[in-house]
Amino acid sequence: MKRRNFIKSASLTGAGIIVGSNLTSCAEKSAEEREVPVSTGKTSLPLVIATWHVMDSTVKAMKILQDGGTALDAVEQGCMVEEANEKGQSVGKGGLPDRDGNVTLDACIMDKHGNCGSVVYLQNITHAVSVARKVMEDTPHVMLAGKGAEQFALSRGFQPEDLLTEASKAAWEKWKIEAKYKPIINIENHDTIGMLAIDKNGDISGACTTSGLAYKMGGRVGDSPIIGSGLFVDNEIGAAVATGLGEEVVKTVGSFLVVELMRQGKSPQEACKEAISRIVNKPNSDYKNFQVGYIAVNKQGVTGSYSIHQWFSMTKFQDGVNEQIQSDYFNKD
Ligand code: SD4
Repeated sequence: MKRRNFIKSASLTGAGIIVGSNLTSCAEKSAEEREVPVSTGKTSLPLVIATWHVMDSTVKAMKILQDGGTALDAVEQGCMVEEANEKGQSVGKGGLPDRDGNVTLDACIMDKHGNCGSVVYLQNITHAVSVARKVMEDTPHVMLAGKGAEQFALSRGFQPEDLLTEASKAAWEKWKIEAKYKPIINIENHDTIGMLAIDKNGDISGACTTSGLAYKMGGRVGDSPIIGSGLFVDNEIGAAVATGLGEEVVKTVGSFLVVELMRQGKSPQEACKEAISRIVNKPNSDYKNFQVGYIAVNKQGVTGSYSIHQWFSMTKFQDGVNEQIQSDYFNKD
């Protein structure tokens, strides 16, 4: 089914979750133009991969890696590029708000030692991923939420900012006219950034940052800050990160599952595919009305990605080539 037809049929079913708002230029291209490999056997290091079309973020991360920086610095700073980009309406500043007009951010980060930090329902701070890193490095905890996370960020010198831009406010006001209890679905259109990197030493780190589902219920938290769901890194095996309808990722502990499948011998591509099949093969799965996508890398530097529906892509920077790679997908109806 073509993208526009799908949107129409999804809206006819009354389904609805918006995950992100900006159609990438890729989404406007024909399927023929978008025929690109889903995975390569290349294994040269360093490398960085990220969900969706985020070339500027991978450039930033690769610069750090090429200068001898760590994978941890690379994923943090790569994600920060998208957090600061006000045009990306599901990450950081400019993220679409919840139903009450509040922009609330979820983010996490994980290093080569298996250390991790996370923030949920963070308000008024653009760089949620950096706050997550501070939680990991400066506290005995893994996760801080809401006011506590914000106060912690302020205590570490982060500057408070109004994250609701004019464009996102206008979109929210338009949404309020109908204000469906369930947010609106747009399955191929996400911007959450999840990033995985391997540095010159072969060490892996990952990060994930999002403003979550647009027009979600106040207090809603998705998969992105949940270690094992939105992100998992095992420096012996590899790493995975998720995007899409977080509730479905949480129910299957998706990123941990992908890494465990790689541990059992599956390639990153096979592991992502299997994790998607756990979602779509559930009895009564409503998968036609939502999107989930995974990207993964193994310790050897082989990458893979897979999603439920068409239009998911991965940005990959390796061997001097920064490219958008279209993901293979389950629903070919
Ligand atoms: C969430 N997984 O909050 C995130 C949304 C997302 O692209 O991935 N958007 O459920």
